[in-house]
Amino acid sequence: MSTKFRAAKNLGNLILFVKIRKKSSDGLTILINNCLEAVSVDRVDLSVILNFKFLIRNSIIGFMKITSAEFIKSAFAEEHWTTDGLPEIAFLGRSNVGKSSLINSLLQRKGLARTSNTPGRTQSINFFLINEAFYFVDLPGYGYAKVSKAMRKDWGKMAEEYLLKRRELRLFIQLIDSRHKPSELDRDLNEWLEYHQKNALVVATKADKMSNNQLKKAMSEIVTVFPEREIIAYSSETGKGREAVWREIEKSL
Ligand SMILES: Nc1nc2c(ncn2[C@@H]2O[C@H](COP(=O)(O)OP(=O)(O)OP(=O)(O)O)[C@@H](O)[C@H]2O)c(=O)[nH]1
Ligand SMILES: [Mg+2]
Repeated sequence: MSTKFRAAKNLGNLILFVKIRKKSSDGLTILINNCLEAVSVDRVDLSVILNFKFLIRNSIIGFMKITSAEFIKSAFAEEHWTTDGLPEIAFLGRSNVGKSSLINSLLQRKGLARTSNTPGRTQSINFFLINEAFYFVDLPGYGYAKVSKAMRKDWGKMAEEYLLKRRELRLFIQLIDSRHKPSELDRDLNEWLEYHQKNALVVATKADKMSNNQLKKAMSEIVTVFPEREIIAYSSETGKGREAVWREIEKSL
């Protein structure tokens, strides 16, 4: 049995897979995308996917090949922002919600963005260059009560200025904790994004901390709060949701 054959069987999608192989190269791409979407890609043998070089070239759903990811700089003011005009994806949400962890998990690089149990770890706007083609931008969390009022005001100003002015921003990923109903600050941010007509996605983090049933219930509550938004449940521990988030990122670039 060939490796491709075995992978198709694992996918539980043998017929579709065999059909795919008979198609011309354009049709091939589309059908394989459909196939991978229809099943849990977690079970796909990556080495099989790597055989399909054209798929990698096209950055197939969930498998954008990360060739490089590096921390570039921390910005505290506009003059520190990057100037090369590359597209940016921003990660927003309250302190400790899991922004830096999400960045590391998407890139599968432990410790690239610094994480911490203590809220308020990220205090500047941090730029990470991916594949020398676009940036992930890690923002400080809001709603961290222990910082001084002056600092909170500065944060608001710094983040809002960046979010408002930055033309390079293609997608705003708003993180909320899947275990709690979105807070007033979460709703404010979402309204702000809607008001300014920003392309935004909601990611519900720490999904591994709940049972499947609890998560389902929590997600349906979140949907009622943000009915207009695409919402993805995520776990930086298990990688749940990784493909779906990449799909949205790729669409926006
Ligand atoms: N179990 C679990 N823990 C998570 C997940 N995401 C983040 N955490 C934990 O939550 C804590 C905060 O994560 P960070 O990624 O530092 O959060 P942040 O939003 O960047 O926080 P600030 O930089 O303070 O704004 C850390 O202890 C992480 O290990 C997740 O999906 N599952
Ligand atoms: Mg952080």
